[in-house]
Amino acid sequence: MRGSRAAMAFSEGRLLLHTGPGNKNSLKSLIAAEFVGVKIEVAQNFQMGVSNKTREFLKLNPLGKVPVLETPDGAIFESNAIARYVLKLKNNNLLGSSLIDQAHVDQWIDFATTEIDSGLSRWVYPRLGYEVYSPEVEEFTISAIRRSLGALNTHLTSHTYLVGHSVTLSDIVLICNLSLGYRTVFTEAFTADYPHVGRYFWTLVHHPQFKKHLGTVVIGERTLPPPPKTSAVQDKSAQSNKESNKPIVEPPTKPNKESNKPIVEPPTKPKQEVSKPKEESLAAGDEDEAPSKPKAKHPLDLLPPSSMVLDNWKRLYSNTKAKDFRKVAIKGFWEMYDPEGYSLWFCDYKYDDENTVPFVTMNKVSGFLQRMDFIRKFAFAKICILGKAAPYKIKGVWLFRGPEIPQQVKDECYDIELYDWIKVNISDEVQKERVNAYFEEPDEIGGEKLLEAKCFK
Ligand SMILES: N[C@@H](CCC(=O)N[C@@H](CS)C(=O)NCC(=O)O)C(=O)O
Repeated sequence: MRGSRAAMAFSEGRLLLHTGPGNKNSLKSLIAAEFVGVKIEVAQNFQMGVSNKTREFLKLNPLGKVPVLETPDGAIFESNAIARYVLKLKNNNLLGSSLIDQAHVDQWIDFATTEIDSGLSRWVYPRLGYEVYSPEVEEFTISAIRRSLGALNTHLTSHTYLVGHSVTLSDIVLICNLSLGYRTVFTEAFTADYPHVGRYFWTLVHHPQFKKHLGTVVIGERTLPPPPKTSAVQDKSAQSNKESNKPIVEPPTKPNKESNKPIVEPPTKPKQEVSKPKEESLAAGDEDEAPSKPKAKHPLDLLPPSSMVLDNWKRLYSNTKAKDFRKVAIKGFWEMYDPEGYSLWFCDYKYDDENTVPFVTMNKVSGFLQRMDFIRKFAFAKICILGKAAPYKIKGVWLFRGPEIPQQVKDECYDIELYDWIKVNISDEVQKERVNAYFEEPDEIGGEKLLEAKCFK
């Protein structure tokens, strides 16, 4: 299709996507378009249950469902087909770069659609009152989803992406589908059995192309409750809701105030993290909120003052040449280190056995550090990947403001649970020397070859 009629039509005309705001199926093509630089317009003033029932709309999709993409060559419905079309308009590898990769991309798109999305719909929509709720059916559905997530978790143990070494359409489709689960029924307790799925999901939703359209995904604090016994499922209004508004639902943590609220917050105004107290998010630079109010202080700013200025250490670390590192940077660190105002923590990855592929192991570390971005002002870290051969070890040291690992870190960074944490005893010279080694990056640490080191500063 590349360079063919469709590509010409694209260059000549517009692509118009009919959808309600934040519809997770529509996000597939919007995210795909973002990756390859295709422009898609979104139909203005679309009203679910009204716009998709008009005679004109039914000519585009006789089912009366969204999304629908109008192209100069004709309309396309079915979100996966739309996303494929968008990708074929430009040269890229998001549909797979070899025959086998293309088959695997298709395989995972089908998996995401038939195993994950259909299972999640059968779990979530009855709880929202859009379909008949039956505890027995639900139990069966949940066990099927567990089976699918288990298989996915196994695959992701040794893969950063579903296929190959970069994002493909299969990741885009799966992430959009999983987002319904994470926003509604996938509590932390439920997902604890699938740590690699969690790592994959939270890493990809932070990629700019995903984030632009998904907004900030917030995990439900508790699972969406079943509908009340007198559920509207039986009454007419629920039936019409089912027809017209099904996927456009409010996340579970809030009551459903407006029928047209999207399941995914519109990207123009990303949602506030549920678990993040307002003050903290303001302190973390969330400038959008109430600009007239004075900025609330971050809890760590309320600690007694410390003689150590973290930025001075970060500067010293960055500016010291390797040959002087011991006598300048490390010496300087211990001179400025304030054990009252700061604490040092060793972190050891719990699942080193799974670190069989170097780049996947490095991506795990990069993802972790990326997800800790919100605490940058109060932390420094050095994480090392060690070992001559697989399985590689991930070990490192964190410096945090305050005597403990900050509560915000424990609450908001999922990766914390993937590591064992030991507070550094600075009166133990062996432990101090281990800190020095992490900071310095010698060829070997503790008899293990240093493969790569990543700094958080
Ligand atoms: N398999 C379709 C699903 C389409 C679908 O169910 N669309 C919903 C919104 S996400 C809809 O338009 N519902 C309206 C209706 O059922 O009348 C796709 O992926 O595009």
